Amino acid sequence: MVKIALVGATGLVGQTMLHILEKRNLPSFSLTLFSSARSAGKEITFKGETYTIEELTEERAQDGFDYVLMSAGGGTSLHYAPLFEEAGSVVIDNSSAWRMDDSIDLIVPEVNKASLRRKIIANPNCSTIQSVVPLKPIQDAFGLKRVAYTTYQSVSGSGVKGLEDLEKGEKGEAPTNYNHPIYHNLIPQIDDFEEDGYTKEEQKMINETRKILNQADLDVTATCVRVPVPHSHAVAMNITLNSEPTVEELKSLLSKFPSIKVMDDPSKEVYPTPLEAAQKEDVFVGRIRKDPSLPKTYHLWSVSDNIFKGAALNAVQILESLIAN
Ligand code: 2RA
Repeated sequence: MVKIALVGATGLVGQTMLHILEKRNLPSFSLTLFSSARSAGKEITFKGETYTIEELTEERAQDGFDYVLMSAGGGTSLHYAPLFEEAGSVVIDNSSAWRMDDSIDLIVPEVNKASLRRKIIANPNCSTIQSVVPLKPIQDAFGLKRVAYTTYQSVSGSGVKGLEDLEKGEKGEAPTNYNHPIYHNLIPQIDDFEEDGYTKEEQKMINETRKILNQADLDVTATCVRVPVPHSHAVAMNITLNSEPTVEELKSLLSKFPSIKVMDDPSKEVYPTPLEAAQKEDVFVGRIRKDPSLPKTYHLWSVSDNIFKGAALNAVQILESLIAN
């Protein structure tokens, strides 16, 4: 029987991983749940059985799990992922700690395959995942030259604290997670600023897009914005290709790609919204149209649940693809 450990079992992503593991048809597995000392001892029901959450220790990391799903932040991951790896486990890590390490695979199963040079696999940033899924078939069919992202990212991207700040705003209370109110507002900053004026979230989108699509010369730029929406991120993409397909060709190509649902009928005001995408597995794409201001350039609008495909589901799909192979 496959031995699976989940580190970060009480967090928003960890809880969603459990929900997804319960629903999908993985071969039979044993499950061990880890968290920080603070949550250790709590009980969780999974598939009708009660599991007690344990504190993760260096000793327990040596216990020879086959697969470890980690969603416990960069610090925990930097310390424990190599210990699991040494003990022969394959780690699928949701933090940003390993993503840009050249020896580490950064994987979206529909888009690229793990080489397993190292037994640590990085799960990409949420807004990047839902962007590269539609970009991949377009890159393969028509060649990509430039991508300009503007994101509209929900507060659940900041975890429970982001959701709490939105609720506090509704009650007229001051925020404690964000430095500005998010209720009735937009915040054009996600994560800290770098010296060049970009935020770390914007840099993640730029660097991770190039790595996942394996195209170092792709021109990418991004502006990332936090919006007062609980679940699902939206990304407006302006993309320049190497050739000039019709909009119908693009729609037909995208609708055939795994995990994409095209919702695009301006005559009936059909396009994806965060509310409709919440708790769904797909990446929804709409507003596909030509940008007449530049040759070979198009607009696309991608919406997906950032905790599902943007985090927990993508990690479980990586696990499924490893087990299947
Ligand atoms: C956010 N991308 O939305 C982050 C979560 N990983 O804040």
